[in-house]
Amino acid sequence: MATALEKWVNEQAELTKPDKIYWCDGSEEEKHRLIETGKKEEKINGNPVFFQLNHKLWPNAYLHRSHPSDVARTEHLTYVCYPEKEDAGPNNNWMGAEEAKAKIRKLFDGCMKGRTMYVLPYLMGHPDSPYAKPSVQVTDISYVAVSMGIMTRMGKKALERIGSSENFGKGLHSIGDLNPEKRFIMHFPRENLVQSIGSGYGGNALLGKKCFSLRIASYLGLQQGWLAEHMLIIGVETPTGKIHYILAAFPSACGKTNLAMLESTLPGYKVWTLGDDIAWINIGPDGRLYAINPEAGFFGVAPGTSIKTNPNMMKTLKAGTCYTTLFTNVALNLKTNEPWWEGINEDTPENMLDWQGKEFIPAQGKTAAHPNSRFTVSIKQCPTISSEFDNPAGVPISAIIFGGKRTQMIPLVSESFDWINGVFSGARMGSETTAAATNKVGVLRRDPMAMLPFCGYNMADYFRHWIEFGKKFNNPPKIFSVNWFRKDDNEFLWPGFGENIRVLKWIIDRIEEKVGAKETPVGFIPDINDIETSGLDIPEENLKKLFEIKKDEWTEEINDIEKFFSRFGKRMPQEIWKEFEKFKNHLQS
Ligand code: GTP
Ligand code: SPV
Ligand code: MN
Repeated sequence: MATALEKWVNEQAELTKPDKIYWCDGSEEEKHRLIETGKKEEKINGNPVFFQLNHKLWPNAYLHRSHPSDVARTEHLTYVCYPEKEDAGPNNNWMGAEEAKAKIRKLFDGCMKGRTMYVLPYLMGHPDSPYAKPSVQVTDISYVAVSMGIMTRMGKKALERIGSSENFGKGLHSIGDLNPEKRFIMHFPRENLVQSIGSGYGGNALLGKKCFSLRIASYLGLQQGWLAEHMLIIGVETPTGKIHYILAAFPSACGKTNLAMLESTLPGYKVWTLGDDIAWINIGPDGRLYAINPEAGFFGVAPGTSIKTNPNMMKTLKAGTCYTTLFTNVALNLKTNEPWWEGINEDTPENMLDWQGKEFIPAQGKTAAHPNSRFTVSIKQCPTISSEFDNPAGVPISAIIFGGKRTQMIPLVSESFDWINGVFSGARMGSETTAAATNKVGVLRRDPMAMLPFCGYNMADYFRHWIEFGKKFNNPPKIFSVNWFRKDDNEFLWPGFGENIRVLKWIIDRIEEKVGAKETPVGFIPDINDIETSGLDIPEENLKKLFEIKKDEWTEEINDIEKFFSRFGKRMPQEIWKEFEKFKNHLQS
């Protein structure tokens, strides 16, 4: 008798009609074989799927160029499908589940003819973790199979966990003909199912990541009493040797990976890495909050990554003696066969191919690497990986940070008054859009908890869930907001990167009740003398500007927040509106 898994895979094959079906075991040896196939047999836009890079300087590294129209998440083609539109909420594109299936079925029909269907059984989370979830994805491109092998725990353990059960995540993926007109990323949260066609790119195609671990998992969390969040996880060690575990939610391309691997500039402080993108948060047996990172790798932004800004990532990328590393849509230095991107070093090599494989001719506004070019690399190669990374129970959380890219107005750091005020501070978050999605870049938008594109259900219910969740555990973590991106005269006021440890230090001093703070409408903010600035070259005037609250700027912000919250109508929790009223009155008085 075929298991539910085998039955499901067969059904997908009947629909998509591949020439071959290959079950992946997730091994390194297998990745090498798939890369060979990708180099020789499969094509994207007429080009091989993989190019080998200089293995002396970048061990085990390969370059992938995606289709030029397929370089970022496409939010307008991403749907959540429930019978009722209201359940998707104004934060999602909605299509009725039956209509969506009928529409996409036509596109999947025969789409794998002449291709191989790769079957990827994988686990999000450690095999021994009670919070881990097994899934299977089928795909027709080696790039996705190899990437998923790096990003998840793939193979035997996942198959064992699924066994004969019907209870596993199901992901059907095909690159189709890579035509954006025929591209859809459809989520069916009630069936634990994702169907994605027409894109081979990151969050559209590596279904374990945003599709499962956030959109579907957030819905599961609502049903089961936990949270799936767009958050990094770090342990911050203080000079006394104590480690505080902290979560931070920033929107896409707003600094999670960098904070997750921060190289401290303060003696005695050290950051340990647990995750850089996704956290699953549960209430542990002792009644406290615990977080796991369901992923096993980083899918990080290349531009801006350098020895100066993120030395630990540079070490991670060059450590690939046992694991495979992929680069997607970076430039290629033809002389050395090395990957290159803007910000990696000071000079631009002369003889380069751009991210599309064309001769790079520097011109205004043209970059050699795509602004959303990325690397895919195992977390096991990270020199700062926490010894708790594989702890199936996760780590106990002392603080939650919300942040975004705001060039004006939002202070460097502030602390919420209590849990509900913290939920409000997350809910009112705004951030400037980045190249991680195909929308216009640099436009301010509301992005509650950095989850706007990833919450798999009505966000009003999500806020309600956060509020109720906060009543259920002991030692609620303090909630903070940060902003590394405030500018004056078009210059960043704060040096950022490794210097962000100074902000983490203040946060920990607050957790340990070592320092006071000033009450403002936006929360408690530091006395600037409590920010450790020794060894930092920053004028006191700039420090002050980082915390300035200008009434007129905030008037516009308040209006924007009110407009956003109003979109959720009666479903919006009254508690949030109460916080909003307090906030507004406080700012206006
Ligand atoms: P996703 O992978 O899309 O979720 O992005 P992310 O949130 O992990 O962002 P990441 O750390 O990759 O940073 C995105 C961009 O912001 C990179 O170009 C970084 O160099 C830049 N960046 C990160 N931290 C800082 C900072 O403290 N200050 C400044 N000025 N830029 C930063
Ligand atoms: C993001 O956009 O938040 C990412 C990259 O982490 S992707 O996998 O494309 O979602
Ligand atoms: Mn992300």
